[in-house]
Formats: sequence, structure tokens, C-alpha cells
Amino acid sequence: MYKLYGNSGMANLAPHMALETIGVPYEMILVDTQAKQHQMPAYLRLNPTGRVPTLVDGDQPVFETAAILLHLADRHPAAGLMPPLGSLERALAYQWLIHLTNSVQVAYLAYYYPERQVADPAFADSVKQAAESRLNELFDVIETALEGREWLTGDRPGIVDFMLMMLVRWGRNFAARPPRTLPNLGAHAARTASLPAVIRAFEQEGLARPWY
Ligand SMILES: N[C@@H](CCC(=O)N[C@@H](CS)C(=O)NCC(=O)O)C(=O)O
Repeated sequence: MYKLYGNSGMANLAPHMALETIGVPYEMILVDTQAKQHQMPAYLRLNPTGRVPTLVDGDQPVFETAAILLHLADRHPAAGLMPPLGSLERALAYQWLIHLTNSVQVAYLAYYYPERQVADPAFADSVKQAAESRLNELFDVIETALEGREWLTGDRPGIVDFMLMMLVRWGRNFAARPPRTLPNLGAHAARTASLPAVIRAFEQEGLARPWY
């Protein structure tokens, strides 16, 4: 049985949506990040980066959200969470998943933890504002890519969509322009949030509405 370590609304949310979609047995294990459990030896043995999430498959811990999502999609091909192997749609799914984790998620880390980016905490607010501007630029690109599409790749929801919806959610409190206010991104988030498996994941994480 899988074990997914994480905390409410954190990056575990996308793998959580995937697990609920697959319908396989798993245990969700709360890591109390407020209490710094993610920095404690028991957790660091699973994930030496000291971040959530971690998926444990059998005895094997796997960290990095995108890697966990890809592993779940590979393990359960019947769930159709990635386009067919070798297809051009799959190439685009890799493109977007890597972009989402490598650019969008990284910009969010500056947005949520600006103090880690600067030696002088006086500049933290400025870092946060710059991160929000950068995220707006990144979301503009995805907004355009979603034109005329229901899902970011392929013709059914998959791991890339779960990752995107989670990242749209993380911007719900942006000062100027939350990503849900862009028409295609807002519609994509609504579409994803109406999937029964996604609803279960949000409810199990105790997330209050509005979700994005
Ligand atoms: N690239 C990593 C980033 C993980 C990450 O930064 N997770 C955040 C939560 S969304 C975290 O662990 N925050 C606690 C901390 O940094 O102290 C992944 O996707 O797994």
C-alpha cells in the first residue's frame, strides 16, 4: 500500500488527486510542518530534502511532486493519467509537467518563502512582489496554451492538470490578479475541481472552499 506524506494543501495535493483518481489503497500521513516534523530525523530518512510530499511505494520513498505523479501514472496505466507512451501529446505532457515544477512551482517557493531568498529580511516583501509578477507572466503563457482545450494535454484529465490546478489554487490570494480570474485557467480549475476524485482529495485534506 502506498503512503503519501504531506500537509493540507501543500504539494501533496496533486499526488493526492492522482491516488484518488486511480482508486488504489493508500494511507495519507500528516507531516506537521508547523511543528517542523519535515525537518526531523524520522522524516529526513524518507526525504533528505526536508520538504513535502514524499510517496512511499513498498519500502521505496520517492520525493519531488512531479516524480511522484509520473511514477503513479506509470504504475497505473489503465487510469490514463498520461497520454500514450511515445505520442506527441505525451511529449507535451512532459513539457508542461517540467515547466510547472521547474518554473511555476519554483516561483511559488519565492512567493511563499521570500525570506529564504535574501540575506536581509527587509527585502523579503520586494522578493514576494517580484515572484507574484513572475507568476503572472508564467500564467499568461498557460492561459494562451489552454485556448480551445479542456485539459492541458490530451482529451482527458491527468497528472499535468492536477499539478496545474494545485498551482492555480496557490495563487488564490494574489494581490493583483489571482490566476483563476484568467478565463481559460479559471474554467480549467473549475473543471478539475468538479471531478469526484479531486473533490475527495480536497475534502480529505480539510480544505475550505473556495478552493482556488
Ligand atoms: N520541488 C519540491 C518542492 C517541495 C516543497 O517545497 N514543498 C513545500 C510545501 S508545498 C514544503 O515542504 N515546505 C516546507 C518548507 O519548505 O519548510 C516538490 O515538488 O516536491
